[in-house]
Amino acid sequence: ESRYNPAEIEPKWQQEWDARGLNRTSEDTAKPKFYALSMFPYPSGNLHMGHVRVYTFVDAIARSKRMQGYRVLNPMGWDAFGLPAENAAIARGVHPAQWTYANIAQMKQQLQQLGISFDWEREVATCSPEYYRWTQWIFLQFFQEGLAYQKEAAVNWDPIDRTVLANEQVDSDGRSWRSGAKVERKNLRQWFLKITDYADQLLDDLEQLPGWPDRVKTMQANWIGRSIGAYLEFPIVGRDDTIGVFTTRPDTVYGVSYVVLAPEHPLTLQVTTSDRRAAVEAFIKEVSEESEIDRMAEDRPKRGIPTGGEAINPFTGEAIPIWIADYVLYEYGTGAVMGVPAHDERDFQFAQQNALPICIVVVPPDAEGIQPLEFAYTAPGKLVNSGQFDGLPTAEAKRAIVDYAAEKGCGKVRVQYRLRDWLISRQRYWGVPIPVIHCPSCGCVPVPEADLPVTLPEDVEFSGRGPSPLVKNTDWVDVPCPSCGEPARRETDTMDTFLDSSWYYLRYVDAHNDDRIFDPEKIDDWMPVDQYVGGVEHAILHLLYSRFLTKVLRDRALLKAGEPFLRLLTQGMVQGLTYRNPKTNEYIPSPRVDPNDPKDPNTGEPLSVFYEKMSKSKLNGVDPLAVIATHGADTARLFVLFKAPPEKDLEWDDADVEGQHRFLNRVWRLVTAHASTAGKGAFEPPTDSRQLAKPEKELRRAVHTAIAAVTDDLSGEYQFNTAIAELMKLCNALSDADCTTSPVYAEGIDVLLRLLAPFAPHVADELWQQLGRSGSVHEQSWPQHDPEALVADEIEIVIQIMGKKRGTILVPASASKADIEARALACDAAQRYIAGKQIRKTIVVPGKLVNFVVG
Ligand code: ANZ
Ligand code: ZN
Repeated sequence: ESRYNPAEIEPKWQQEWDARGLNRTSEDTAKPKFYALSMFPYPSGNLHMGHVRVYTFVDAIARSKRMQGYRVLNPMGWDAFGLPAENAAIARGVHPAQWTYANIAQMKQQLQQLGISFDWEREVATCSPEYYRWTQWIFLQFFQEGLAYQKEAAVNWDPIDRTVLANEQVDSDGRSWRSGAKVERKNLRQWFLKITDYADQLLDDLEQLPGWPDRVKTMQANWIGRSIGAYLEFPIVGRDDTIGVFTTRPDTVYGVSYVVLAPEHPLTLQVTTSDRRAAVEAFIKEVSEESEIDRMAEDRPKRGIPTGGEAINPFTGEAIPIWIADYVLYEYGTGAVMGVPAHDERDFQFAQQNALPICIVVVPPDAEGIQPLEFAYTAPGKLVNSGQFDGLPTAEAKRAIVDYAAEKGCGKVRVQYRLRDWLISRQRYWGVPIPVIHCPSCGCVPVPEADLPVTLPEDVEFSGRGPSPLVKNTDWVDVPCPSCGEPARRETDTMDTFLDSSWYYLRYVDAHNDDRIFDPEKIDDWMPVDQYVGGVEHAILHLLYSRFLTKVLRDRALLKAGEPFLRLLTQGMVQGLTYRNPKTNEYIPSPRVDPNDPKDPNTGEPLSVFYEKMSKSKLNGVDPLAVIATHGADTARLFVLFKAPPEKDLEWDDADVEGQHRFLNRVWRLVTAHASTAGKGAFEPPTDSRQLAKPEKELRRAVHTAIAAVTDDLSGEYQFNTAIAELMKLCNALSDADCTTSPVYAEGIDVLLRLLAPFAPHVADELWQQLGRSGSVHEQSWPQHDPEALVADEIEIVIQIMGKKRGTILVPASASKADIEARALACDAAQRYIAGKQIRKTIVVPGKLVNFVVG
């Protein structure tokens, strides 16, 4: 009897699939298309368990869709620009390209060991000139459309990586998403993409994505942050100009007790009276050293200072003081706020600190009179102290006041977004050069399309100090102006790598086209992506940028799809068993700990034991290659599929890995035993259960139940864990069956292998071959269940006496009403409880119960 040996069969089948081109994308347009997409990895050099999980999910989807008759696109590539390569160059003196391509080769080999059915003929690496030529071309599309522009801005500067970052790349602590450094503010001239032009569409079109998790859609909506409100103007006393404010509560305008400017606001010094000047200047300097995040923090005292200047409330005609304060941000709205202490928490706090008046203008709808406030009243209500608007409910008051302001010429409706334009400039080498030339006479000239790509110079020095290596490379920087021919300079900023990754899925459909970015027919054939799978950490950045870019290209008539990803699955994290010494906070690697008595091997102190996301620093990682070496890729795949629902976190557990390995061994024994007896070669599957003996009927029911359940688990929601559980049940039913020579049994074995194929592709193909069946199991069609086979032949009937349950009986599913009644009457339970009494009435509910009324 042969033994299940994954180390032998897995490489064999990987080569076989490759040689036979089974993973290549079918061109058969008679079949419906299915585009399965995995978030492509950064080529760090080694696969981790998170990769194993996401690529196994996508592979299970791709393989099952192929069997279900789709032509499937399942591509893979590399998000290959970025800082780690450049940092490696600085640390070790290898060129970033060399480091990156070596890592790609290694990770590709590891992915192949997992048996993922990627179509490698469409592989892309964002750092290759063939790819980034088109990233530059996309930049030129944005430029021509007026959607790429340069401006001087206060930007987030990462002092460790020595580059600027987009807002999205700074976490809520004010730290860089990559280096973890506390971000500083700097004024620099930078390139931006005008994502704000698409704010409304990006928000409204979320409704077209029912196949996305609500959580992700909410995060995007909050990030875009649309507020509908008003713009109101407050004339400055003694000057001709006004201060414009953005407010979401125009209904509170009678309650304004001060106006407050951001310290960076251009009017601050102009409204300041001479006696206040020195103090105001000192305050502005102090605030400029704080981060935006600190300034917005809720729990922090708000700091401010009066300017001595005054403004007029256009509604009351009253003069109110003009302040400056750190809680007002210059980049949001107009950089100025009307202070309404009674109805805004921050203003309330600020007014209390600074002894500013608190004037109540909104009260609860049912309130009689006006009660003093202990904190701001922010809920809707009705207006008081508001002149002609008294008594109006909040919503109506908002409208009436904005209308009135518009009529008087001191205000209008305004929509405000939290979303800012996307800052794409990076001052580093290993990225896509921005294809622009700066000419002293022509200004900023785009590189002509024919001159793309602008390639990175190869001969550069990586010192880790000073400006980007590109700046120092004069051979590369000094070029004639494409427009007038005079000496000019190349742009030395490279692009944010999030731009590279916001369009890679478009290139896959026509990955090697040298004439254009992609063929229009191919793009409209394949797009949008039917199922995207990746980490929830990309819920804002990558997914928002990709949606934006798709919409811009659609508006340039380059493709039809307005949304790139129809359905999105965000997989949970893989967590490892973690040991930490609670006293020293040191992590201990699991091989040094006795799991039954977890103690610090050095000090003997008891350890805390918990699950946490696998990471190098926690010493809790499990190497996928080690698992493949000991148990095989198929076991690793089944484990990550079975252990948790796909969107939930998964706890690594060696015992459960063993369990999956045992399951595959059972399948192996079952199928090889069948192959060595009657089961080799083709068979005639039964099409009708009625002719079958009882054990055959039962087995056929189990087989077709498995088909129906697994098919359902793979349609739309992808419940891989329950699908694997169904396969285990089917395996049990086959083991228990005593009709092993029946064609029903042969069908059961056949179905088991087909259903197993998307999940454990190597062992399924090996057993398929051992059965003597032709072709690869992956070329077979997905089984269809026979609804008739699911019908049970016997059903359980509840026996009641006077409405009380006294027992149950089994009756044939086909039994007539009279037959059921007779069997019920004859059964033990009925006999015992009726016991000589008179039956006055018998109620039969077919398929459910029989109730005897006695007495
Ligand atoms: C007066 C007012 C009264 C306000 C009231 C609120 C409640 P969202 O929803 O985030 O758009 N605001 C406007 N610009 C600001 C800036 N640059 N920095 C800090 N705060 C600013 O919030 C809009 C509200 O935030 C605006 O409405 C304004 O305060 C404040 F009872 O105006 B409100
Ligand atoms: Zn010029």
